[in-house]
Amino acid sequence: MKRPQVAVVMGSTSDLETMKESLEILKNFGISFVARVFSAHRTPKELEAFVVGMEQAGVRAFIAGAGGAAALPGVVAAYTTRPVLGVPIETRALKGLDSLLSIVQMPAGIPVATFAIGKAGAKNAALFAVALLGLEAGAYDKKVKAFRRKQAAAVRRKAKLKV
Ligand code: RP5
Repeated sequence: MKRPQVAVVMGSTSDLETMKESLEILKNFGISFVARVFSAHRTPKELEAFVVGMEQAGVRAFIAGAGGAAALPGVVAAYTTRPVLGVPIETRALKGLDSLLSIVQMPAGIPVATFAIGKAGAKNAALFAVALLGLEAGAYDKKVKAFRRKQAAAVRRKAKLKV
């Protein structure tokens, strides 16, 4: 297997429906990744081993999705100095506002970049990871620019605008 560039971790298999959006983007951009389910509360020891192992394996960024009392992204960030991109999962009880506030309110010194609630956040976290990789390899930056051009063209087509 190619060395993973990004590690994706989620707190439960129930998060996969949302986190699939991240995996799809990474796949489309040709990024090698590992995706796993570990819970900050239910399987903390395995989570620590995974994060430490992934950093040693050379991953450039972590994407972490969790819902409710969403400690996962913060705990990932506690075990690595690589950038951690947090995705708040939409919850039934509080629509993901609980997840968002849990992930965004990190104590000073341990940062987690927090994205939008749900699928938009999962997509954008992956696009952000590609942009980070683009700082090291121009090929990824070109791919992001091409993606933006295509997206703009689709929006114009939809709105039937002539620019
Ligand atoms: C969190 O609790 C997970 O990230 C998930 O979003 C939420 C509910 O998990 P399950 O009860 O569906 O396993 O830790």
